[in-house]
Order: sequence, then C-alpha cells, then structure tokens
Amino acid sequence: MSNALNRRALFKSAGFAGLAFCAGLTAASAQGVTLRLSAPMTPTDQRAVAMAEVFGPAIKDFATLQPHWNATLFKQGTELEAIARGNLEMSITSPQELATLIPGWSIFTAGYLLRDADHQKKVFADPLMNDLKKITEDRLGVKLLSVMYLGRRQVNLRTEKEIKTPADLAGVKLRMPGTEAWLFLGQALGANPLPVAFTEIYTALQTGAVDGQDNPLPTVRDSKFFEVTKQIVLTSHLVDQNYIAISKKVWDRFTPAQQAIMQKAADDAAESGRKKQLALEAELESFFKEKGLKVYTPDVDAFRKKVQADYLASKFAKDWPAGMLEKINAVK
Ligand code: KDO
Repeated sequence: MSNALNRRALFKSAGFAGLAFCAGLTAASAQGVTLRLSAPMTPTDQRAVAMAEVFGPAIKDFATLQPHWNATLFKQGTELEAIARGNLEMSITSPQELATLIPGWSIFTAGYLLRDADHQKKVFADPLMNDLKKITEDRLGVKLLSVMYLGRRQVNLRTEKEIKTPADLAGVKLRMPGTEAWLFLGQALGANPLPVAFTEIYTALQTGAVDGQDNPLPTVRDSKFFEVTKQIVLTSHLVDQNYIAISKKVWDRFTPAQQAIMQKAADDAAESGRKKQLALEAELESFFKEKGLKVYTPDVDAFRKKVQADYLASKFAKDWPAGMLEKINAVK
C-alpha cells in the first residue's frame, strides 16, 4: 500500500485581495542595487551560509546581498508583506507563510506529503508548480527563485515520557511557528500546539513555557535546542522546504543576462545548502546521543495515518488546486 497522501480536492481560487505595491526603486537600471534579505534563521544555518558564500559572491558585479538573519529586520512571518509593499527585496520564505496569503500553497504544509529532498527539488521544478508560482508573482509581487531544503522535521521534547504514537503526545505543549497551517500540523501530530516565534524557542524550552518544538536535526544543533531538551522523536513528519524569494519588481529591473546569473546563483546556493543539510542530518543522531539525549523512531505509520487523514479532512484541502496532489505524488 502506498504511503502517499491521496485525494481529489477542489481549488478555490486564492482569497488574497492583493496588496498595494510601492516601487522601492525607481532608476531604469538595477546596477549596484542592494538586496536586503530578512529571515529568522541564524547566520550559521546552512541556508544562510549558502546565501552568503554562494549567492552573494555570484551576483556581486551588479548587486549586493545584504542579509539580516535572526529576524532582525522583519519579524518572522511579516517578510512577504514587506516585499509586497516594496519595503524589502528578499527573504527565505515558506509554504506556510505563502498559504496565509494564497490558500493553494497549503498543500505543501501537509505532513507526510513530500518524500525526501530529491522529491522536493523535482516537484519545485515540475510544471505542476507553474500556476502557484505565477499567482504568487501576479498577486503578491514575489518571485520564487529556488527551493531550499530545511530537512525532515522531528519532535524534540524537554519531557522524558516515550512517544510511540500520536496519542502519546496528548496534552504536550508543542511549540509551532505562528501560522494556522503550522498549528494544524502540531494538532495533527496529536499535540497541543502553541505559537512561538523561532527566535524565542530556546527561552520557551528553557523556562518550560513549552514542552517541546519540532525542527530538523541541523536546526536543533545550530540553535542549541539540544541543551534544553531531553529527547528527539524521529517522526520525520514534514520534509520541510523554504524558497529563495525576491521582489518581482526588483527582479524585473535586472537585464536578462543579470537575471540568468541570479537564477543560477540561487540554484547553486540551494544545492550547496541542500547537500550540507543532508550530510548533517545523516551524522547528527550520534551527536545528540553523545549529548545525552534519547533519539529513537516511534511508530511512524501511526503518525502518518493520523496526519494524512487529518489533512484530507481539513478545510485546507478544499483550497488545494484540483489534481495537484496526484501530480505531486506522481513525480518520481
Ligand atoms: C520554525 O520557525 O520552526 C522554522 O523552522 C519554520 C521554517 O519555515 C523557517 O521559517 C525556519 O523556522 C527559519 O528559517 C529558521 O530556521
């Protein structure tokens, strides 16, 4: 039997009313443009490293990447509107954030949908994505350049009770990012989801404001969540993806030759980050065990069954573009 999430669903066209655009730049040429990028990740996160070491240098002849990590310029979840309003040039965004403005994106917030990093990359490049990408450009003024692999999200708890099935997470206060789609994922896992910004997770775990959080292993190490937690439950409930996003207005001001260089720079940065995240995922289990954490695999089938059933029955599924689920599952 297939593990894939299956069902025909109706696509209700996006409810996004459109935002007012203010052109941040008015000169005819994009020569010498500063691209301010705001995102919540740390500067040592492999996606940030790839942007600084691969993307920035590749575009330096005609643009300057100016990254603001740790959400220091815009708060997590406010970056897309900032780009749409002409107040920011770039971000590293997520389907969960896009879904708050364009409901069709919620298909990629579903747990146990994408199979792995390779599937994720192929799906993003597939023509099945054309409509969502175009709607995002037309309605939001945001162009998605490339897909970045964040990793397989795992449940990371400060409590000691062993977790085998979703029922074992009943009453567990699980920190999730603050969008509806993220909170639904926490609920589908069986937990009691609480919204907390990424930059506040460490303190929330330390003080016991939450019992746990979910993120891929490289993030658990990079942001030191292992210092304030006791176990990692390898649910692998979401093959998480982020997108390198740029203002379409800014993008349109570059020449076709500059756009080609920038597109390649984004793809190369994404590839570099993906390889490093995958390597880290493969080696970090032993790192956490050495640090004294319990790391184990629960009854993943039980999690998959509940999470997939909850998504298919959810209000989100009604917004998924018709036939898209089948197309995603068919990408090999
Ligand atoms: C998080 O807040 O848990 C999350 O992992 C959600 C992702 O979509 C992404 O925003 C990520 O944070 C940040 O890039 C920090 O790693």
